[in-house]
Amino acid sequence: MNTSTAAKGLAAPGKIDLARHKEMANALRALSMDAVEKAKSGHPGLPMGAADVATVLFTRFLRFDPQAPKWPDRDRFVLSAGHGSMLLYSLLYLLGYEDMTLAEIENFRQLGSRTPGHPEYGHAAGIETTTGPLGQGFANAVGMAIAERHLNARFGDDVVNHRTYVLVGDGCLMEGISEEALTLAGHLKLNRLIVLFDDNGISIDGPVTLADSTNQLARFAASGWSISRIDGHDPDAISAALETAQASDRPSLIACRTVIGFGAPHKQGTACVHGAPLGAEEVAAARAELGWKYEPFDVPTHIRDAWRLAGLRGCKERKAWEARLDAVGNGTKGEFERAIAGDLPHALEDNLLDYRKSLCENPPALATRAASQNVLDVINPLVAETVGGSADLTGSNNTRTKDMGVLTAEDYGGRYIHYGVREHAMAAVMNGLALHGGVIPYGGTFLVFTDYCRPAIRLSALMGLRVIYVMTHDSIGLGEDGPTHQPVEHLASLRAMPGLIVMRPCDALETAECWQAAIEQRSKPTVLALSRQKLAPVRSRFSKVNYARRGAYELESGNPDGHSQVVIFATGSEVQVALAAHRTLTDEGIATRVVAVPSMELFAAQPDDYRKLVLGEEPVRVAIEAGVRMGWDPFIGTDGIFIGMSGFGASAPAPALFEYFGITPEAAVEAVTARLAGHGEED
Ligand SMILES: Cc1ncc(C[n+]2csc(CCOP(=O)(O)OP(=O)(O)O)c2C)c(N)n1
Ligand SMILES: [Mg+2]
Repeated sequence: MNTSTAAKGLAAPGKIDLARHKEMANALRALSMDAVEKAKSGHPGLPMGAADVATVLFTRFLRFDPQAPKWPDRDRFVLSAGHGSMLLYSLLYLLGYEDMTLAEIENFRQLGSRTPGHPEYGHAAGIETTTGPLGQGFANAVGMAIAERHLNARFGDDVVNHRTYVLVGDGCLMEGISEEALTLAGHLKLNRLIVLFDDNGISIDGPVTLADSTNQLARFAASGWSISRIDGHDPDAISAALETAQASDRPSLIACRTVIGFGAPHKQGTACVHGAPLGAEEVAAARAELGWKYEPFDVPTHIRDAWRLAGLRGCKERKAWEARLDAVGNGTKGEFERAIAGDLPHALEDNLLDYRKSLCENPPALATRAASQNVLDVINPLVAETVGGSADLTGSNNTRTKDMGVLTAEDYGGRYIHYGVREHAMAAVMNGLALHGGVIPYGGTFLVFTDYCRPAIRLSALMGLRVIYVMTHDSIGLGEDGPTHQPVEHLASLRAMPGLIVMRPCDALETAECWQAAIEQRSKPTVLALSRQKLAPVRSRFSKVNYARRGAYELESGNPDGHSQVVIFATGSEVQVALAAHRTLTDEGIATRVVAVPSMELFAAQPDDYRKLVLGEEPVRVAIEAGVRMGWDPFIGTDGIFIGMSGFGASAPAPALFEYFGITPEAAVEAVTARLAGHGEED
């Protein structure tokens, strides 16, 4: 365990001034209930209940500097119970974060404010992650804590040495993802992770006992956590528990017994304060109960000053850290700053270009999952920031490269995480890794199990994080494992998600292009859909242009003298089907173009004239993809020919399945010739 002064830093010793504490906590309560009242919606219960815990944490333990909110070595605070957003907004305002003005507090939940209903990453400094879907923030915090230990191993105590605190509610702990997150954290002995459980025994439907009787302390203890239970309204107890937790060699859970809506005399302790304004009468009663004599949004100077003072605690620490960073030497400092900025090493572009050239010289027939591993063999030795992993499918996802040590409790310097069978937490942990900064996470499972990751993928997209999902076994082409394992609707459903880039390469060369596009995409997540089965090389002519980055491009140009009759769009393994159909049609004198579509999203972002050119005006329009049709009409029109799936797959060797479901060149040719004949008749 590390006990450097930097880590101890701000655990303020000495007795707590209880009167002062009460005023400061009540400021959080008053701002929160008044903002909810003004917005006529929101959640006063959590901020009022957890105000004492938050006050002790932020005034005595958390290390941060409102003047430098992005200070890389700050402690992270995650409000996993995102409905309690007013707690966080009140804290940021009182501590002096520039983004969080009183006007923003008064504008709670309004369009364009920095204070939306749930905290959103990027809306205001000090908000470390977007929370709201319960349990996600907890798993993000596990990712942040992993990133911290990993970067500590890489850069040393002087540069990276901080803690991650997360406030969870009953809801976060009932969610399945909490189990995945806590067991992983316990296994990795993340002792710089401290979970404050707002243990109020209430959720929306009423007492938690309606639906749950888990002994949460025993549950965490069983997975290797330090545990304690305290009165969450006793500042000394909160402080003592935090001090103990800071010294633990394991992650810590502090169950803080609180009263939801503390201070609202007729409603506290009941579900009705969870998510509705208290109402004018109860707000007045709460003012009397708390001894809060001030008008709405008025925090008297002496209380505001006390908070601002707490906000200044970290400045000296931050400056000391800057001095330490200056002292580590230019090489390390430069590498650290580059990693935190998320910049890729300059050599990567040239190396990937050389690699793509070598693929053209000697085009391999490879499953794109194997091709992906080969690209990673180029990327990983150059980009020390990549942290790979898989949810127990390393050998199938081909995600681990030779140079990657395993990240373990004994060696946080490893760059490969065995996430175990925890897809959901893997995705949310990757969000936490990306949010922390200094690392670039990628992780794998089967494409069909993106369903198990989906809530976290959605947050990657909403936050605009560079997280790369390596999703293999991308169609019925996986064969014998059958319909439970064969994605059918997944490409369509992932493409439906705003902000997510979905890429499905057709061969090794395109896989390299897709990886390059994904890793250079700084503010968007990417799903790489990769084949289990071997794919013949499609392209062998070298070009500096990364065609996959255009999203769609022509592979076969059809009639050189004029209009073609047919255009076929295809992705991934079905590009070969399209090319074979093209050969037959061409032999039959039917001018046909073929367009590879590695990414619909990237194509949609191209200039209009490029898109028009690629889409063309052929009367007969075909798409081939071993998934459902949804999403293809913009390419082929509602009357286009779609060769793909319309139901679930089946268990059989892959070639038999493509035959059975009619995803073959013959089927495509037959459909095209029938359509052409039909056209003829109509004419
Ligand atoms: C995944 C998910 N499911 C449901 C909800 C809706 N929801 C918001 S808060 C909440 C109850 C949370 O209870 P608890 O964490 O105990 O919060 P408290 O009532 O104590 O503030 C629910 C069901 C949600 N935000 N996320
Ligand atoms: Mg609760």
